[in-house]
Amino acid sequence: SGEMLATLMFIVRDGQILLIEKKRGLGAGKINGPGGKIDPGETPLQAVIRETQEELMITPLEPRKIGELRFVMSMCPDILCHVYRADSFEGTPTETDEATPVWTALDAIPYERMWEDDRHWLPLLIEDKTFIGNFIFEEEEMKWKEMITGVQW
Ligand code: 8OG
Repeated sequence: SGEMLATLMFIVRDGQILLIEKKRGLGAGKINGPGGKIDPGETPLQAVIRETQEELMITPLEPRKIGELRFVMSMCPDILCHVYRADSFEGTPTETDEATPVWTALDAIPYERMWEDDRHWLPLLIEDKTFIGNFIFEEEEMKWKEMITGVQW
């Protein structure tokens, strides 16, 4: 398929979630989790660990897959994004060329600075509930959504 394969990582610890302010690429300026494109020959798990190392200089420990997101967008190829959660990590979150780390209280997530779909599935991730989300965007605006929960990976 012509889908771009991507990943996202959310680390949840001590009532906080480790987000990033993304400095470049798709969604630059937005708040998100670390992640990005899967390279040829890489598994989604390998890719999400590598991206978290590259963007924040930390290694997530025992990441587990929690969701899958499909984005159909007007201005780029469809994206299939594997979403992971981890409860601990090694290293010190550090600003890089790609990202600024932003520790955020779980009850103060800045959805107004995030992609429009995130408010529909990030609460599920925080509750440790699995999900599939399908979204159609025109430019930055979400036009259609479908959420499925209780998925088994
Ligand atoms: O390689 P690059 O960082 O540009 O890849 C895009 C990243 O952005 C990838 O991790 C997937 C992620 N992403 C989208 N759309 C959305 C979205 O609607 N919400 C969130 N949270 N992330 C998204 O491409």
